[in-house]
Amino acid sequence: MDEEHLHDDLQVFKDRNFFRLKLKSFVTIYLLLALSFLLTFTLFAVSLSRVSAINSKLQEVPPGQSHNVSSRDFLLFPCGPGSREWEYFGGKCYYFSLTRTSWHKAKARCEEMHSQLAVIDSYAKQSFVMFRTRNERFWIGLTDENSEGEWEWVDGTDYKTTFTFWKEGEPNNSGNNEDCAHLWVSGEWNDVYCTYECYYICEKLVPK
Ligand SMILES: *[C@@H]1O[C@H](CO)[C@@H](O)[C@H](O)[C@H]1NC(C)=O
Ligand SMILES: *[C@@H]1O[C@H](CO)[C@@H](O)[C@H](O)[C@H]1NC(C)=O
Ligand SMILES: [Ca+2]
Ligand SMILES: [Ca+2]
Repeated sequence: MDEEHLHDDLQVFKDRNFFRLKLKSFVTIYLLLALSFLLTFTLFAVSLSRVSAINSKLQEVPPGQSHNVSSRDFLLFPCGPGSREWEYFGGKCYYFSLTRTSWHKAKARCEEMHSQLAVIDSYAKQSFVMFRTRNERFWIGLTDENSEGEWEWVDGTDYKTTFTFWKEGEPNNSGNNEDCAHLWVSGEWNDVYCTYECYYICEKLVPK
């Protein structure tokens, strides 16, 4: 009888011990879980603060400057990604006008765009503009209005020692009134009166 009691007591004791051990391992698991939650939360908070810091930095940049010009843009558009109407050739940029005007107004318009009427000083340049103008008439930066027959380039390039591409029989100073030069049929040069209205070619150095 007594022995049986003792056995029962031992059993209860064993069960209790088992329960305690189980509880201990549960606590450990809970602690580990809590720790990993804490870690995850901390990482999340840190990354969130980083993102918001970057975001506020981006917003600090004024809208105009956030469009930063990369060197790739300049490879695609040597004359500047912001001025795609300018065409690159041989270290310079050329603008072929879409409207017609007199020689003096054309000269002024080029100057407004920080450029000058084109100075055609080589056959390479002549070929380039000729291909682009396709028989249309375009003013170039050449005039003899200061002194009849003494042609001058707008940038001071010496006319007498430089390339020319006049059409045969030109310049003829027709009617004693032809003092401005333009590309004529097949790209050859002709002198015409300066108030004649035609397209024009501006030229400038590649922007730095
Ligand atoms: C654009 O990026 C270059 C580096 O690629 C940097 O030197 C320049 O300051 C930036 N300009 C602006 C306006 O952010
Ligand atoms: C002189 O040049 C003009 C164009 O500017 C042309 O129309 C005219 O036929 C030329 N005259 C002669 C005689 O070649
Ligand atoms: Ca003349
Ligand atoms: Ca002529």
